[in-house]
Amino acid sequence: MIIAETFKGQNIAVFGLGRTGVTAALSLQAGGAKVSAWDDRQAARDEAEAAGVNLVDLTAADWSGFDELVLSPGVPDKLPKPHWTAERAAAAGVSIICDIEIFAREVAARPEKMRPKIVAITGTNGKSTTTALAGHILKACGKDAQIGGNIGRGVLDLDRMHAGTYYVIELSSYQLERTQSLRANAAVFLNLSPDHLDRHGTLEAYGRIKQTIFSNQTNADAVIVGTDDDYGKLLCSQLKANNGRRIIPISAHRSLGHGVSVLDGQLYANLGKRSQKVCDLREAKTLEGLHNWQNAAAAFAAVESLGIPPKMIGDAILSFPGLAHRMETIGTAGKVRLVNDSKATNADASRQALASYDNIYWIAGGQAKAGGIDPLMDLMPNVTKAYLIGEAAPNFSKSLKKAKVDYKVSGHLEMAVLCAARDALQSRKPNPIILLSPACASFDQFKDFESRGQAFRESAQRLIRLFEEEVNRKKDNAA
Ligand code: UMA
Repeated sequence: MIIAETFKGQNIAVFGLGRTGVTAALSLQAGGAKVSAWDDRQAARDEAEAAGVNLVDLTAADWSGFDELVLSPGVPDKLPKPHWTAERAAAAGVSIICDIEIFAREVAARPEKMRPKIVAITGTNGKSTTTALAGHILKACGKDAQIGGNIGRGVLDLDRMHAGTYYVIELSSYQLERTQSLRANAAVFLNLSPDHLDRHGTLEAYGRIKQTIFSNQTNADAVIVGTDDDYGKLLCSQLKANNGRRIIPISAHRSLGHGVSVLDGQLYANLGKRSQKVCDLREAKTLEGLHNWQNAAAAFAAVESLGIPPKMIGDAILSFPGLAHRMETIGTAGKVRLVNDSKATNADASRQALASYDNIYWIAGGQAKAGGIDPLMDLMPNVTKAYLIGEAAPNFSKSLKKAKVDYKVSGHLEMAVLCAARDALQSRKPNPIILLSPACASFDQFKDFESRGQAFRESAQRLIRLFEEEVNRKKDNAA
């Protein structure tokens, strides 16, 4: 755990006792701050207390005594409706921060030479893969890489910093809007499409928050921008207009005079005087699809900007084991491949998997985002049949009916896997894929996208086992 020493002697309110809040409270307490922590749920308070967190009923507290409020990222302070803690904080003039800001202040408090290196990654889609990949490359190159933030471990839960640590941090808009002091040595902005608009109001506001990933950077730091979407293209030109920044555009669609690009799977770096081929991404089985090639370009640019040799990076990319719940192949039952893309919680994220395969038996649904699956209708030629689950099923049915796509309302994930397997095993076309890529949040039926992915994994593995038993039984009978 990283100990928050810069808050020593301060009076800090911590609200939300999930992954972020508990670690933040323990880190602040260990560093000598006076912590008053609370959560709306009794069970969360009990668990936090058992972990050693100092509980204080914030509904009855005197807020004028607090120096700051550490508010968990999932708790809204403005839209759709400010949480009561945000209202109390505003009334008492208490500023709101999050665990990333605590981390940033700890880094900034160290002498420059003693600071760890920070790679920060944001964007609507692809940030987990890019974060995991950049962390993997650094580890493969012998560095002490710590991976966390919005993915896996909360940032303060990572190991204590030293001058040789590389923190690779995925940042959500929820975290960035409560972070003011972070200086990333390499900051990546992958792309932007509508998401979390209930929290941010408009795409413009959401984009502005994401752009703060570049705040506090100096001219020595790398500004890495995905230019495969209109927002990124414009952002890149605007940043270039600010002379002196070290901007590295990336693309998986076209070659770049300066930047990192992927053409027909070949990763090229055009960063100095000459263009250099880094590796053939078609050999990276866990990085299928154009979107993953863009993620690889981003991870390359970030790590290279920190002085790691391109050849070592290229070799490390090819050994990336992949990310769970992101186009993750669980296995095959005969000719049918089962792919877990539970992390696709919006249409744009599902677009990537739907564009990467054909003959897809598509499991979709859950808690829909604005626009549902309508933006995906151009990819329906790749879908043989859809299986709908969760709250979104009635609306998604309408979209599929209109697009003349065969579908079935399965209700639950397990039923969807069974129905999809029955149909896919009878497919006359080659390489059928059963793809869970919900284009929805999971909260109507699961705790989070990870539990949904795990449920799919278990169903898929059961199916594979049954299929193999059946094959063996037939072999035995024939012998
Ligand atoms: N709570 C209340 N009252 C409320 C709302 C919440 O008391 O009105 C309490 C809950 O009872 C719970 C706690 O707040 O105890 C939950 O806080 P949280 O939702 O911020 O969740 P954490 O466990 O702290 O997890 C957060 C991120 N969650 C969100 O942003 C919603 C995790 O990202 C992140 O991994 C973790 O911090 C560590 O940094 C998850 C996520 O879904 C993966 N992120 C979104 C996304 O990727 O789209 C942004």
